[in-house]
Amino acid sequence: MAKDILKYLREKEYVSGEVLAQKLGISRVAVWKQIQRLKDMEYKITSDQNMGYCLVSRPDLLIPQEVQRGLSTTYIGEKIFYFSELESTNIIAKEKALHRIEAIDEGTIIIAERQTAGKGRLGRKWFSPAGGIWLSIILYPQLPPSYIPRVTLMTAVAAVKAIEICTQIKSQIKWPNDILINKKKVCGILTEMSAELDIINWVVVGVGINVNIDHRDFPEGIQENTISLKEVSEKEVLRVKLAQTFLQEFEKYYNKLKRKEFPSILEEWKLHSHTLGRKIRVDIGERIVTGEAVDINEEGALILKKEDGELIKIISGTIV
Ligand code: BT5
Repeated sequence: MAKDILKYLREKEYVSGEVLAQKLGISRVAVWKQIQRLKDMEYKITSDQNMGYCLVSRPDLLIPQEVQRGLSTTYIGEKIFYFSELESTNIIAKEKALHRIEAIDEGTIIIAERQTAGKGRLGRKWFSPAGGIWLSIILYPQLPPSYIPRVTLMTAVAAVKAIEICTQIKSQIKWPNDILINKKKVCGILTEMSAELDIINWVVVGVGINVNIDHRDFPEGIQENTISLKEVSEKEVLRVKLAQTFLQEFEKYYNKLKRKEFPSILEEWKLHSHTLGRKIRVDIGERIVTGEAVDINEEGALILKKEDGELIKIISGTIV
């Protein structure tokens, strides 16, 4: 109901309680109660005894009605599950994808203001206080499991683009899943999936962007290597706008991926690469390999040229 009232409230213009009551088929007292609910959700609404209610400003909260307002995607974000706090959006997304609870459609997203147990790769922790964008997208791509690294790479391109569109800040991608500004991490991507031998059952793409987080609030152990968009732009960044732009870019690139147009996405990835051409050390689980990052191949794998000239292909790993 509060959402319906928003449809009829006007910015910089009063609408009477009576008109709202009529439009919604409820009493004026019920209208007043819903207005109080909106105020609790940080909508600024002024009221005037004679003129009624006027919407002064909307909150920069990632609530579905705000994220979906003006969102130009066709299916990414069509359904949004919103939490002010939860453990991890990836955990909830996986549960939903796994059990197909509530007939979850492709493009459904889980979004939270804060995570109490945000996850990185390989059991690492992801610090997720209020002020960031923490979201997971549920996908059912009809693609072979070997496409998963490509999903992570295309998500990184979408994130870089969205950040640039909304803030004019240029960022770089460190293979495979880090977005950096001034060599510090501003965004991370966690792609999880369930697959059979040759078919993907579901994919959950988790994305965390440090938006309006003060540097001093990052925990000590990671402070040196982290950065937020607010720090760089020296002002608060509108999270709703950034989340919408990211979802739009994501849908665009995901559609390209489904049309098997990964080479063109890879071209864009390379334009923003922080990795190619550098001498790096990569932790591949059982050992660390050293060499020059010479290419990303058509599967999204890193091609490393070892000191002896041998080329090796790394599908998953962490640059250390
Ligand atoms: C990642 O892992 O970068 C994946 C992060 C994905 C987070 C999103 S938020 C929404 C969704 N729900 C989740 O629970 N997760 C996803 P990895 O490459 O393993 O990097 C993890 C490392 O990044 C940590 O060990 C820290 O060193 C560092 N780190 C932790 N929190 C950070 C933050 N907020 N900003 C930058 N670096 C951080």
